[in-house]
Amino acid sequence: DQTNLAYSVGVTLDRFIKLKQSDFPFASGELSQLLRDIALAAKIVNRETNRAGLSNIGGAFGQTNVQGEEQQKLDVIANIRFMRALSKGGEVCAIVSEEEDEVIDLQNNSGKYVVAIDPLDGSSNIDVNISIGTIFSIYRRKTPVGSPVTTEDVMQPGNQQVAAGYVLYGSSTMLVYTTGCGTNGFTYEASLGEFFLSHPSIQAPKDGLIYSINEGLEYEWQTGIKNYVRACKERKFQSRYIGSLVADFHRNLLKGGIYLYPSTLKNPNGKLRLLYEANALAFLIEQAGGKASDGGGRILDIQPESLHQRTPLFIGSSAMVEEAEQFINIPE
Ligand code: AHM
Ligand code: MG
Repeated sequence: DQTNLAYSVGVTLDRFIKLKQSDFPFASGELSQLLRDIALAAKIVNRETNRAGLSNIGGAFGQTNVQGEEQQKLDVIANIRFMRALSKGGEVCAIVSEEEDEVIDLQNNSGKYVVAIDPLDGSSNIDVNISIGTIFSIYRRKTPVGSPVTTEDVMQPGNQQVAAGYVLYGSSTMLVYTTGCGTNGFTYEASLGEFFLSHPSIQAPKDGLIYSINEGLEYEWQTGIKNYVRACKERKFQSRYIGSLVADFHRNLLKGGIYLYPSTLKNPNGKLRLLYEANALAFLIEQAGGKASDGGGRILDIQPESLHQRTPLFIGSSAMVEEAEQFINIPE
């Protein structure tokens, strides 16, 4: 099959996107271009991420700008980079970003796509050289091309995504994406400046032995979550929690496991955002054979009501997510 062929000959992301173009529901080439725009911005953010530790010695490093302005925080830089890539490309009409309160209407009515993005997730890990990520969702607009963007275009449930992915800035930098025909992973080769297909057709293990949750919040959990985590411990599962959603998700995707961010006293709807955190990962995990739930049902079927809406998230190996749902739904 094409994917295996691509793998065996060392295929770049660009080539793979081209090979797969016929898989897209609307094979116009614009979605391909949009994915390439995102990949380019990811390379730039990767470069900034690698240099992050040097930013405070900007003078010695020769990086202070002429006005002597302070170096911007990495999440702000990432936002600027992705916004620029998405607005210059011409395929996008509107953007939802974690870094922006309102929808960014690009005033480009000929753009077919709406993008929701968390440009740099894992903010608490940015300053301490621990893996962080970018998460993105792509939707086709609902209103006709040429007309102004409406809320209907922006507030689509996750099951309407035409593509989604993440970039993991880790010990290696990876880009993992789906267009609804499987989940494929690419590793960045910095000296060549290219992403290469390294993880074709990723299959999440049906079951796993890893659970990832912020256990410091245990006293804020509902009984079902406490019982589920206790059941994990009784079976001596491994507890692994980085605190960067992309990194925790990625590990569990490859090794088998579950990531949980339940409702807490402080955040009754959990902490994570539906539009630009949960939906993309839910699409990716389902395309890899896993599951994503808010405890009551499928993440992808939630109709969003507000831009920055939060949702509890239980995501990973299908058997583990199903078991967690059972614990959650036992009446207290
Ligand atoms: P952020 O968007 O402010 O970076 O928050 C999202 C992050 C996720 O990457 C991570 O899984 C989670 O917050 C960790 O939260 P906590 O510190 O409450 O465990
Ligand atoms: Mg975030």
